[in-house]
Amino acid sequence: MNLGKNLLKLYFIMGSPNCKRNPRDVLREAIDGGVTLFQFREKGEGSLTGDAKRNFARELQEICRDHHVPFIVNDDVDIALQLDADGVHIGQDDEAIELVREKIGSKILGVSAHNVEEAAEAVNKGADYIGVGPMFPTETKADAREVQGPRIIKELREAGILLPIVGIGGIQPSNASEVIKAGAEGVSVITAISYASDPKQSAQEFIDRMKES
Ligand code: TZP
Ligand code: ICP
Ligand code: MG
Repeated sequence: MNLGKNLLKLYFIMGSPNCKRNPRDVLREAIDGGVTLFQFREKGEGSLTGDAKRNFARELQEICRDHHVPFIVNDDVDIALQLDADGVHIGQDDEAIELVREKIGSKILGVSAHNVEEAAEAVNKGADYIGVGPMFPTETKADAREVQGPRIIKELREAGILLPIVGIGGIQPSNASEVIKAGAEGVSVITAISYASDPKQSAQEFIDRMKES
């Protein structure tokens, strides 16, 4: 799958534990502000499972569909297939990349990578983009690795990795352009949008600030 030029620009990730308000409202407002891609990531304390997870995913997918924002599922390939999602994002500890590619066919496949070796493997095994982080300190992922900074993206580019890249981890409107300047196509963001008192305004701010880079 060839990703559209600006699809990764503002990649919003969210699950119910990331919201202090109704997640459906948060998602609608974020999309109104300019989110270009959405990932359903139902993880951590109090996260939904089973039918509740699937039904919740379906509701968020419908909101995305109404607004023409592609819908990606984190980790859970089964739900992605059951819902006919637009894609899947997997980490290094999830199912093997080639197996997931086989299961999802031409859907979008994103892979988390932390160094040149993992990024090259993702390229060779058919990923459509890579998520690289953490860019900055974050409290959202309990088992996040050591902060790498936007420099790692520059290193991946210098090593010849040409696949689209999104930075992730601690990204705010104020530091998003550093990630773009390092060579990423976009930023992935959880709490800077999901916890914002005004998610629409936060998303707009991201878009505005990234125009400068
Ligand atoms: N992977 C690396 S950092 C992170 C994930 C899922 C969390 C990003 O959340 P936030 O709130 O944007 O720092
Ligand atoms: N990157 C992206 C885009 N999503 C994730 N869930 C992740 C890294 C860990
Ligand atoms: Mg994972």
